[in-house]
Amino acid sequence: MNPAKTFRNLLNDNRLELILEAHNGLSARVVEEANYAAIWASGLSISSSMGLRDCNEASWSQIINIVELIYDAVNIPILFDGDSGYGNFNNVRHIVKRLSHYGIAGISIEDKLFPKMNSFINGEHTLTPCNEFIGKIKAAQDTKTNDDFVVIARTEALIAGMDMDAALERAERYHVAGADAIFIHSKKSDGMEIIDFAKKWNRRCPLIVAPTTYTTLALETLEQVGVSLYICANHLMRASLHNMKNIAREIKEQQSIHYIDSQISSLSEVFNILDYEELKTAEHKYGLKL
Ligand code: SPV
Ligand code: MG
Repeated sequence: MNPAKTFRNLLNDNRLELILEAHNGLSARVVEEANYAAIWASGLSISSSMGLRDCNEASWSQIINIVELIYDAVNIPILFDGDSGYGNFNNVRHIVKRLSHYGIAGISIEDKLFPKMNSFINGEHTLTPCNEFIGKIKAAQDTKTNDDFVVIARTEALIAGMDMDAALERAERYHVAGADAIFIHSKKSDGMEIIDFAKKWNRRCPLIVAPTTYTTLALETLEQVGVSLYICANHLMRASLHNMKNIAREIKEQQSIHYIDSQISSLSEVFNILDYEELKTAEHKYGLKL
């Protein structure tokens, strides 16, 4: 089955699926090895790992270059974080063309202005006019070259401080315009506005959340109100930052690599996850010495 079809089925099967971000080929292998059904190609995590801020400092083609490496590294579907589309409907068309050619399962676009700012940075988050965003959804749907490629409309209405009715109205208009799913984002720590939104949305189409701030809300609770996809959006990037900082500090303090050796992956783990064994088999098949 093509990855987009697998992902479309996963979104529409009335069960909640938890997926995890990847930000390079290695983290993508980690996600696949841990048996996740799909990967979130996170704008925040990819740009952070490039040493850039999540406000479109990286160009879309730089991000897609990384996503192509992720795609080549795994066999599970990849959902691309398309931010606000890197411009207008025309930029969205170029991006979707490349993504769907490449076999990416779908794109999420959000209704913020370009350049966007990460939703958890305090300050103003200005939304793009509704009609303009609807044009981006339609452009994405008309451009995709694989019918199963999903176009997800993410509303940042609650992030921007708008009320529930405004968020629901935007979601409804995006759904009518042809979005395959709605991604509702919140920066509150209890998740209650997400529950409220989901109940009022009433399963009109699949709902997606990235519960970065409301970590205690149970998956069952979200599933009961109709959430289909639970995206752990930045956790491997944050795990590696945390561990890299600790290890860098310890090596400097100890002036030795001896003490940290047991705290980091062995070289065999590196070789295993990148399947060096496969190379030996291929060597037998193709690398015959004359
Ligand atoms: C991302 O992972 O880049 C997201 C989700 O857009 S969040 O950063 O939680 O807004
Ligand atoms: Mg993002």
